[in-house]
Amino acid sequence: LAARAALASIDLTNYDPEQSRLMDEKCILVDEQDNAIGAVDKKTCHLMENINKGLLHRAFSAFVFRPSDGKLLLQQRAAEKITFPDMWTNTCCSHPLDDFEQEKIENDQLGVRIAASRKLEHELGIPQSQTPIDEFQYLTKIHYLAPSNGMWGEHEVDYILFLTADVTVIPNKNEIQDYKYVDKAELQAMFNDSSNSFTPWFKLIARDFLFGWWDTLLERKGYDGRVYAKTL
Ligand code: DMA
Ligand code: MN
Repeated sequence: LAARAALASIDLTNYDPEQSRLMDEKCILVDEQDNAIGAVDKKTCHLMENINKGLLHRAFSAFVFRPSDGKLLLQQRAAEKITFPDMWTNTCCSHPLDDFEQEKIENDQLGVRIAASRKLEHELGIPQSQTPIDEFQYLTKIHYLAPSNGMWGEHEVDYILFLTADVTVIPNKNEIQDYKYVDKAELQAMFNDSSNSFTPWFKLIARDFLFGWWDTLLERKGYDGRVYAKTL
């Protein structure tokens, strides 16, 4: 990894002020085995120039399912987002932050669970009381790289978390422009409609994990609202 001083930066004057401010958050740097090796701001972490030098950080992807019918809650990212604007994606993605001691705890993926509960409230307005950290089910983590628009991209060790819970959504319009619940067929129809665009990580996770899991769920009789998933 290049020395910190050699990492590229950029001026954010022409971006949304709130999203620019959030680029100061400190992400947790990791190696390819997910060992924490430092911290650097979110802006630096998401520039392709730095990603191409090997810069890698910790993240989570949360999937919230409705207990009554097993439908998945999707969000459409706001136009204000600096990376991957306007795209449909899973319920909530973000990063455990070096700024908070508790989000660095690695036992039982506690840090990412706490971050997921925090960001479900920030982005979707879901009260943290409706997303207890013990209720998140950890599936696996994936090492993931994809370019976004222009100079931006993602390079993460991404923890996949499922939660089955009734939630109250009050969108933060700076984060999301729309949301909807879908079953497997409705999601497949969205994927098939070329007027929709999706984040690359959501397409990948849907292909590799979600659809298979959904098959298993639908085959089960007497669905009790729990998520059944296999860690790979
Ligand atoms: C980043 O998501 C995390 C993943 C798994 C891609 P994000 O861009 O929605 O994070 P944030 O809203 O915190 O910028
Ligand atoms: Mn990221």
